[in-house]
Amino acid sequence: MTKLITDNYYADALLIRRTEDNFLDLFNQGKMNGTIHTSSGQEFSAIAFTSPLKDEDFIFSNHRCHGHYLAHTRDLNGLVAELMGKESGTCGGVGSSQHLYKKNFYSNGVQGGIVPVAAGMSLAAKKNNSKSIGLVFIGDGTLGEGVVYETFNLCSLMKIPLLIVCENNQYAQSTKIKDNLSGKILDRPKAFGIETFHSNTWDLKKLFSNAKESINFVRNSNLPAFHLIDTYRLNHHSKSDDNRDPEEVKEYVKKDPLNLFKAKNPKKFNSMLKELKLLKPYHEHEKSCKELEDFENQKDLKLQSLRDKKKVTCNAIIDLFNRQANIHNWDNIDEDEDLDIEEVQRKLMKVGRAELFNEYKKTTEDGKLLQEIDNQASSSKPRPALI
Ligand SMILES: Cc1ncc(C[n+]2csc(CCOP(=O)(O)OP(=O)(O)O)c2C)c(N)n1
Ligand SMILES: [Mg+2]
Repeated sequence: MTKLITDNYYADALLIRRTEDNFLDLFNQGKMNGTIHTSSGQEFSAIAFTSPLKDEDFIFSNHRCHGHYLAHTRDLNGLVAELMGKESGTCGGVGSSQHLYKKNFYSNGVQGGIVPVAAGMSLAAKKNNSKSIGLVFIGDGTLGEGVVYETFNLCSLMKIPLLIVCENNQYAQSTKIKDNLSGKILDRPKAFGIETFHSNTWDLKKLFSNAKESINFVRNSNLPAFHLIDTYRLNHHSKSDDNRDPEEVKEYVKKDPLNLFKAKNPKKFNSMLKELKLLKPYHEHEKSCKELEDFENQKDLKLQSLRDKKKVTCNAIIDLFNRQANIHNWDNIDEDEDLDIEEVQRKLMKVGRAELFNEYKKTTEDGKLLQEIDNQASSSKPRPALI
């Protein structure tokens, strides 16, 4: 029998957690563009649901989407660059933390807003006889959005193959679930006749097998399902907003599966940690920024020296032609103006001054090349962090 929870899953969870830690550090250094909501503590939910998906399936996520994105796309560079507001980010640096897109992954920060969109896409896939299913992650607090129930209704009525995964971390920002949610969560989808599943992020074996089960249910039945995941976020809601009892947080830190794995396999954990090259994309961006800055500084000097050279050559050409008194309309030769190069060549060759022509040609071409490099550099320039 194959091992259900492999070390790779722990390595993936570690990648997500360390990435989130780095994001908090970068945020504190003022290097992030916009806000962030970290998924530390909830990583295994992201891994359990993304690993059984097929290429043609699609995922919608919410404001707390980094873990879902990394688990599904493995695009660390695109994520880091996106959150730092760089053009090389997965959305060109304009979507930032909450609005990620890559291939069949979409996230949006409007609570609940993604649920009907995901249902619409799943319905479209079904109508097109595509084999793909949709999966949408929501939080427990999002069960307060009316649009979620309109979508339950339509999903059930129209038999839409969408898996709604509700990550119940017991808080909606600063409001505890007992203060904002009546009854039992699973009774809500059940009331619409939707199949339900229930797991948590501490019993990993059950989580991974149940995730497969609910995904297979949606795929094989072509019907919707609702999967409730009990979990806990180990960081603040966002960056520094945590009003929870520190003792409560400590309890969940203790039972966190990644921390337990670390305690049980310290050597393995450390070698996994060494394998992570988390800040590489960040350093690459910093380096390319520096290279561009150097280029920009040198470029102005180089352009000026080319202009000076070209001026000298142009003056020599004017002098020559004036002396020969046969080219009056070149009196006002301008070093910035492009002359008809063939005409210059013809006339200079005629008077036996090929070297002047070569000089003229070289300064013109060098200038154009430099300008081109400059244009390319500015279009691929990493966007500096906006805050
Ligand atoms: C329509 C809407 N209202 C309010 C917010 C602000 N907001 C962002 S996250 C959040 C709490 C979400 O709680 P939950 O769904 O439990 O997700 P969690 O943050 O716990 O992962 C709120 C109120 C929002 N993004 N969208
Ligand atoms: Mg919540």
